[in-house]
Amino acid sequence: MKITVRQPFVKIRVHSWLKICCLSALSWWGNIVHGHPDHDHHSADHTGTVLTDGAEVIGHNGLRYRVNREWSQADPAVAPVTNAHAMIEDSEGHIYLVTDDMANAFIVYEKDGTFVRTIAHEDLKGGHGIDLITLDGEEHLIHVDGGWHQTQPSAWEWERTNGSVTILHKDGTIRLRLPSPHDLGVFTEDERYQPCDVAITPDNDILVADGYASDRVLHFKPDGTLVRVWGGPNPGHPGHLKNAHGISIDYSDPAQPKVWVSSRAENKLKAFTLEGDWLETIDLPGARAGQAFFAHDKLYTGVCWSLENGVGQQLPESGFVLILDQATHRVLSAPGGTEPTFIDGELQPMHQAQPIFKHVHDLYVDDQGDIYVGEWNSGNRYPYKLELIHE
Ligand SMILES: [Ca+2]
Repeated sequence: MKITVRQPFVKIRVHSWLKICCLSALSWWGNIVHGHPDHDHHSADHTGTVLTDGAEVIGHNGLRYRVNREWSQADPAVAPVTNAHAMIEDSEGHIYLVTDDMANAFIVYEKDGTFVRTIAHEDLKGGHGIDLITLDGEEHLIHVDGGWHQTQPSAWEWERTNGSVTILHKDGTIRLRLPSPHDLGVFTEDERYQPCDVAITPDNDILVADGYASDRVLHFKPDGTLVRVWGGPNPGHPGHLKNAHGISIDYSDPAQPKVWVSSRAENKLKAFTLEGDWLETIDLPGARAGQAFFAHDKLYTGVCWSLENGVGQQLPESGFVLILDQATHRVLSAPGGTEPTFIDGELQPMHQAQPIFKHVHDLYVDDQGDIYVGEWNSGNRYPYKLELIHE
């Protein structure tokens, strides 16, 4: 299939830290993120539990974690990262980090954080979301370009344009770029397309969440055929989406897989059928939560911002991690955040409790229950690893 790289119809240069994330997200809630470079991984004002061996511990209710800030062994001179946006593990046990640093699209690690290699390609920009898909017996990577393209290496300077979704071989060569909704005549030329994330359906199709633009979900066959479009802002409808920042599927009920989409600006996760019919909502007061990640009978998600005392203004550098029971959706632990509390069964507003994270953008959970945490706008930090304490 022809690869089409669209020309930007809007260009915005970002010259300072008075900017965006998940940039366009700010336009939805009219706030400004004040971020400052911070390369110090050892700030002294942590207030989490400290073990006798000096390790910081965060989390609650038997889901507590050592904070490993030094998991990544990548050299910034070789494999720079601006935003550590999302991660996944392939069948060979390698961790892939997707980045928007113009020097590389992916950084590949061993599980222990040993640097393996980078993947770079001139057509892979704005890395924001990641997944794996097996086609013709071969495991492929999926690169989601969120439409914010860095213009200077490792600098906080961006051009806003349309994004894209690309399937590539693990050697970095491109197999296919999914057609844009403009090419397909689904979007008009004045509608923006800025996908945030993808999910793979039971039929090996690809669901694309256009979370920085239309908030619609585009369902593609892996050959690029568009099956349907659903979601979007439907004010007043419980399936309304606002900043559909992550998309994933809960397969725990084989009879009815549920597509979970973050409505991040509403502090909610919403479930839909594979056809896009709304099913249910999880309310996460105070927490701008992203993709739901399912593992170990839990639902894990990263919080990019929390609100002042859980109810006030959105605070900069206020992220944390949430862990819910997958079946009941009860919040069990909030590493870096306040201990989950309930009044008459109702979850009370949450907020950051320890300044461990700045903006948790996405996470990956391995077979040991350890969590790899990627951050946005954190001073070019590599992912942290939260190592589960077996108590
Ligand atoms: Ca996903």
